[in-house]
Formats: sequence, C-alpha cells, structure tokens
Amino acid sequence: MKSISNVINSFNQEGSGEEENNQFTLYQQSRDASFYLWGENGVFNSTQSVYVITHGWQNAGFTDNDFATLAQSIIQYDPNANIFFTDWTDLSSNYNYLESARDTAIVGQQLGEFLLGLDIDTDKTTLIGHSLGAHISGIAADTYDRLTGEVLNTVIGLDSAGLSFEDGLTDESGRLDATDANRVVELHSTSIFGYDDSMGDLDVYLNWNDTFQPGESSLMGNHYYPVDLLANLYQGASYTQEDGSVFELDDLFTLEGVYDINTTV
Ligand SMILES: [Ca+2]
Ligand SMILES: [Ca+2]
Repeated sequence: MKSISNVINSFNQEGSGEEENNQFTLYQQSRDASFYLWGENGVFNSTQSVYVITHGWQNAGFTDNDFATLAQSIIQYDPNANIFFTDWTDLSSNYNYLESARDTAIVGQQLGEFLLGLDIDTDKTTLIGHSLGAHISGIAADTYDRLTGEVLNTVIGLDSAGLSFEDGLTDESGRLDATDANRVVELHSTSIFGYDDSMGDLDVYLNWNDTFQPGESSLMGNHYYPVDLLANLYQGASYTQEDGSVFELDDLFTLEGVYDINTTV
C-alpha cells in the first residue's frame, strides 16, 4: 500500500495554460477565494439556474481547461445558466495537503456566504466540486442552509477527496454528505484519492475494477476522470450497461442508491 506522502507527492499541477475559449471573468472576491462567472459580459441573472464549480488541491484554478470544458458543456445543456467557478488557489496550492484539507471549512463557509449575497433560486442551484472542492461544496450548501433555512437543490461530488475525510476522520459537518442538499450525487473514480464509502443519495462507482478510467493512463487522470465524464453527460453522452440499461445525465437526478457503472466505449 502506498504511504500518504507518496500519494500526496503524486499529485500534479493539472490543467495549466489558459484556453482561448475560457470565458471565466472575475465576479467577486472573498478573503480566501475568487468567484468567477462564465460569459463575456459577466452579468448574473437571478431568474436562471446557478451552477458553481469548485476545484481541488494543486489545481490551476479558473484557467484549468477541464473546468472550462465542463462550463461550456453545462451551457450547451442549460443555455441561460449562471456558471460560477470558485478559485481558491491561494490555499489549495499549499504543498501541505492536510492544511488545504482543513481549509475546505474556511472556503466552504465563504462560498456559502457568497451564495447568500446572490439572489439565487435554491431549487435551481447545483454545486459541483472536484476532490477537496466537493467537500467545499458540501460545507457551502450546509452553511447556506444554516444561514437561511433553505436547502440547495443539488451537490455533485467528483471523486470527493478521501484523505483525511474518510474512515471517520471528518464528521458530516466537515465534509460532503447526503444531508447537505436535496440531492447529493457522488461520482467515485479512485479509491486512492477518493472517498471510498457511499456518501450521497446516489453513489456511482465508475469502472471500479479497471486499472485506468477511459482515456486515462495515470492515477491522477483517474481522479480527474469524473470532471470529463460529467461534461460528456451534459453534452448528451450515454453509456449502455451490460444489462442493457443506459446511463445518462438524467440518471444523476433520478437514481437512488449505489451503482456500478461502466463508461468504457
Ligand atoms: Ca456535510
Ligand atoms: Ca480512499
């Protein structure tokens, strides 16, 4: 078994370099995070859906092409949506993973307060977080609920971080769990980086017995795979299972429980 330090050392700076079609523009800053809004004019429309994407540890933040692609895919699906991005690279670029993991509480609180400052429709609000960003999303939704008594509609965790969160190391108030939103969906893609146990209303274990996720050739690629998969699902991709059923975006909003899903094509 790999030691935690080996696991931590195998994290890489992912997604460096700005994409020409990256349209995130700075919308508002809090103490430890910057909130970007997708679109050339950067105007928030409170009558439309809200999506907030939050990155994980050692990530390039709003310049990460994977998240720009995810935002573009959401726009394809929901053309009038407001898509925010939480950039907390000041804290997530800390080489000390455990400190960044602890800082999810601070950033989650600030994201919750940011949402409170917007006039959002909670029924149309979805928080999407990768790795440590999933726990930030859960804490933000929980914070919003605590401050307003209103529950956000959906949180989607993309291989939510396991290290220092699983095995009972962090209780539900400090991590993503099924109580954080009306619907909590977790897309599990690694055991080594991700949170192994089920944690949401729906837990999807992707290609769980395969060494590598589709198109990936590294553990870090496996860890980022759900970001790409969610983009593909928003673009209308579907994946036929051995039993003939088809896995597609709508399943994220309707299925309950634990599923093993094959997305190899
Ligand atoms: Ca929670
Ligand atoms: Ca794990």
